[in-house]
Amino acid sequence: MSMRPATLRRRAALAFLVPIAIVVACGGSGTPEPATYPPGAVVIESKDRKFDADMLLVPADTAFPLVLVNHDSDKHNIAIRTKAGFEGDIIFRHDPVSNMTITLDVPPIAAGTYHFLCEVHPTMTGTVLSQ
Ligand SMILES: [Cu+2]
Repeated sequence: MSMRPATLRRRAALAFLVPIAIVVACGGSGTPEPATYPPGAVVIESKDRKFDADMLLVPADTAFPLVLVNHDSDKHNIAIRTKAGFEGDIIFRHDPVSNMTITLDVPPIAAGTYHFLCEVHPTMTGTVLSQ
């Protein structure tokens, strides 16, 4: 007779704890960023088929690491061109990636204004200011 209430209490306690454990486990998700980026890195993130920046400020005539943090299972890439959309010359591009952080080595870009887009989702666009 005395064991039965104790068992019930234990179950009730577990039922109460499980949702808390789930909340704690989910608290840090959505930010799969590495602890550090390479020096001089230009970082852009993609989530829900949107970039988190519409302008990239890059150093003129200097190679730099471009870090793409793609939170989506959708594939994204970054193509830098002399004109908007698929127009003009390709300055830089890489193959699309999904759900990962990738560091890309971008060769020196002459000073000027350029355009970037995701070739998979051409509405994901922005400006590159090389100065
Ligand atoms: Cu995309």
